[in-house]
Amino acid sequence: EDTQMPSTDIVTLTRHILAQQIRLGPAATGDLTLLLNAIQVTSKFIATNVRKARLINLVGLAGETNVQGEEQKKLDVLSNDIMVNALRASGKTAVLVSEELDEAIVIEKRLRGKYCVVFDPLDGSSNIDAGVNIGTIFGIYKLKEGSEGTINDVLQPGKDMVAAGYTMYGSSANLVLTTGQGVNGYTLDNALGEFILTHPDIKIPQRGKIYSFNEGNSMYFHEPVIKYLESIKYPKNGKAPYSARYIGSMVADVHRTLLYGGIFGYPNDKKTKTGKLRLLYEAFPMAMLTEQAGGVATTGTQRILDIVPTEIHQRCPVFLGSKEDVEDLQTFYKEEQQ
Ligand code: P6P
Repeated sequence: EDTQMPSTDIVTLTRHILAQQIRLGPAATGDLTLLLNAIQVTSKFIATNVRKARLINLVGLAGETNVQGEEQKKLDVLSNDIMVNALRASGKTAVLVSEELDEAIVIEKRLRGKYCVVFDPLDGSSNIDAGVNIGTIFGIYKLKEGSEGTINDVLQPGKDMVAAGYTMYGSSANLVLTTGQGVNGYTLDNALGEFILTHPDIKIPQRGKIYSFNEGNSMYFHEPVIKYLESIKYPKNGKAPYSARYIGSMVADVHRTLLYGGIFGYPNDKKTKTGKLRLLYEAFPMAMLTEQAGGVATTGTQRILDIVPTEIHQRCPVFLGSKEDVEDLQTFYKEEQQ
């Protein structure tokens, strides 16, 4: 496994994906490798725009024109266009679903490939004016057998995703990826313009000490969530209470949860009946990453990756993180069902 890195032997994302493809043998055609390379280029491009945003106040300049006389776009629209163009040009995709687009895109025959990509080009972008970390989230399905590319190819359960990942734009750009063989984290070296393997084989701690919920919604929470939060804020048998950390940007909250452990939750409640987070391009990719890192991802009553979507922008409740913490939460749902 080439994750040992003497200084003259850095492992770039490109090299690491290729190594995974080679390990899969001749069955792997290289198409996923090329698709993932297209995605990493979009992350580098979006990263440069996110960096600039706070400098030239790119954010929120919708409706103005830039030096090229082009209509200036809000950062999330710009990020969406960057991803759609790169994914189409890769020649490896057939159907695209973006948080920014009401309808799915079916790629024209000439450029059509065998993968479907669902993505949120810039999740949490409402936070960018405050300099809070935001991110791109993506999941990849293979076309169904014999399909030319229809909406049904992206209405597959999350467990059928072949890859999932996110890029977090913060003090540096961190890309975290799984192709079903564990989770690896890469940091963008701006000088090289390469994502470098910095977090090989991420494993989420079996139990953490952090809970990450928007407790501003507490008055709407259902009973199991209220009881669970009580149990970690006012623990019995002399245990220390958990620490609260909530950034309000899913990529940042999930990244911290993967590295430090604990539980992230965006429950459904009396106000948001279905929960706020989107199933296809927020919950599914983060659930796949969490499970691949040894954690658990549930709606409270059901494994997220088992859900079969019925429409591309549907929402679902999300609880994910350390196995033991999420299982503690599930006991409160089981009690309710007895
Ligand atoms: P709230 C950001 O707008 C987002 O979609 C996720 O990134 C984040 O986890 C969630 O919404 C935050 O929602 O209601 O707590 O502000």
